[in-house]
Amino acid sequence: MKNIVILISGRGSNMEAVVRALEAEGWPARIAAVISNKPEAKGLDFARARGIPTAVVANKEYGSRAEFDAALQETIDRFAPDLVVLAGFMRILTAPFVEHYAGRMLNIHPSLLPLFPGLATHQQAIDAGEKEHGATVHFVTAELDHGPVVAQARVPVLPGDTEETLSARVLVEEHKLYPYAVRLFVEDRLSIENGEVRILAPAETTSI
Ligand code: NHR
Ligand code: GAR
Repeated sequence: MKNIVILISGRGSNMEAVVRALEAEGWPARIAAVISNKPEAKGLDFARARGIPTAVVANKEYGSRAEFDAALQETIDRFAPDLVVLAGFMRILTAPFVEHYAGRMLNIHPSLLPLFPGLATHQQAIDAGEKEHGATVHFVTAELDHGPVVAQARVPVLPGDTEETLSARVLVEEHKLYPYAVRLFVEDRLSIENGEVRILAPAETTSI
């Protein structure tokens, strides 16, 4: 049974998709906690309603990124996570924090990395005249949005798309992609070799 800690900052719809898939598909995992850096994050309500432990580590109460990350790490580690899942978590994390969770922290980023790291990805894709856009699940490394890629989902960019219409199209795919990727981790099917992710075949089921 793997312990998963999910970090959010807002709506938490990707967190919700992971929780629902875990429950519906009976993964050998539990959501040990949902933690937000924003006390008002909507996603906390969903977690509380499901009886999932929640915590808030409010970044604005800390004087530096190092102090915030230290407090966040202490809170996360109380739940003994095998995996930390960033789901719309909006604070850049310091190198020591990232190193502590090396190989066991995933992020979903709303672009086809390496295109458009950072913020405002949908508008950037529109402005660049991209025909395709999407989302990427990657292991988190110190360099923002540069970690080894686990999986990507693609959508078309359509004429007349706005940030709103395009982000909504991408989000539908995120809600399938993230549960798929987290499940691979839970089933020990991800390995990182020379900075690249390998997806391993499912374990054989033995029959009698
Ligand atoms: N930290 C590291 N070291 N590496 C990554 O790959 C990270 C990370 C922290 C968050 C998620 C992310 C994304 O998917 C993520 C990946 C926030 C910002 C940002 O600029 C950028 C990327 C991501 C999340 N945040 C501002 C900051 O100053 C605050 C913005 C706000 O509060 O709205 O931290 O792209
Ligand atoms: C998602 O689209 C996620 O990919 C993106 O924010 C949204 C969060 O939605 N993440 C980032 O932009 C990270 N910089 P959610 O809170 O409903 O999951």
